[in-house]
Amino acid sequence: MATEILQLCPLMPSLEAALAERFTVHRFFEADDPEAFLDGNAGRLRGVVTGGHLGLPTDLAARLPALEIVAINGVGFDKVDLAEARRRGVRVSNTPDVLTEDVADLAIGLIVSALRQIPQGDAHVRAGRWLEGDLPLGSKVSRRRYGIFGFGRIGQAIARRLAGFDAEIGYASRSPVDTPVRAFPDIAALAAWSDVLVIAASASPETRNVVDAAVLEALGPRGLLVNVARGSLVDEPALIAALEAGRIAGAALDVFADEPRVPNQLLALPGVVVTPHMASATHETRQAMADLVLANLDAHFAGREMPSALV
Ligand code: 8YV
Repeated sequence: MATEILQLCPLMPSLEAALAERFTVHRFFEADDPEAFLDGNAGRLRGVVTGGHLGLPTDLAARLPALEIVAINGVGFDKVDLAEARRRGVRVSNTPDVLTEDVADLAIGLIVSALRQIPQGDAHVRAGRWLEGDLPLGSKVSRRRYGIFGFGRIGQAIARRLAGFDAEIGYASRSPVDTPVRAFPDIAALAAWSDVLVIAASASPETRNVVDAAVLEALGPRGLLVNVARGSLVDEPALIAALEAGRIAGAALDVFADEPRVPNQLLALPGVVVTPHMASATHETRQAMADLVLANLDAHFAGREMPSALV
């Protein structure tokens, strides 16, 4: 009998095909009656495959007595309770490193898009408004001050790319980092120094709403906020209020507090650029993530060490 696993969200077709070759896969997100499905099947489910944005809800985890492994198709593990997994002896894996370049690349894309008004320029031409005149001027990207909050793999990859813009770079991080880059004691001090504040830290109870009204005030009326981490790091109502009042100039966001729902007030603001949580969404990277998800599952069920185990 094939091992049975639970799939919590759609995955790229090649990963779904590879999973189907190895396991009996239950597509939980398509279940007509999730409760009835769990009543009939939960006791046989030994694995969960999920996205970083979704994780494993604690009430669902509690319904899976045979659970051995949670394989996250993503680097973020903020939505999986690792302490509880440890307590239960459930293994957890994620997909670090393979998506670092793409997330850093999208951060740069968001920065350039927002400062140089690329989406607005595209809309201007398409709407036939160029015939009536030019767009208002944008802001420079090169030789500005960029503050990066969270200086792990992704934050450092963003810094390397920004060096090509002859930028001044600073960072703040919860754990010390061995780097010649200028360190700031906290995010408020970093924001006060920065023209652009880039959020690249992992989500945790400590970083929840760390970008609050005071940090936005410190960033200032010419400042841009960029978020490629998680929506939970930004106090979204405070961000909307700051943008509406002109206390910051703009925001470029790939992640949101209640995604895929994005507040209309945010969308109505001219200085805002949004993307749909797509920082790792390239063919190459999603394939590399898929390969790592499979490698972790294969290793676990073969009794070998997993290549990227969190627990
Ligand atoms: C993905 C992510 O959107 O890596 C993460 O933590 O949030 C993203 O890469 C998601 O996990 C895809 O399933």
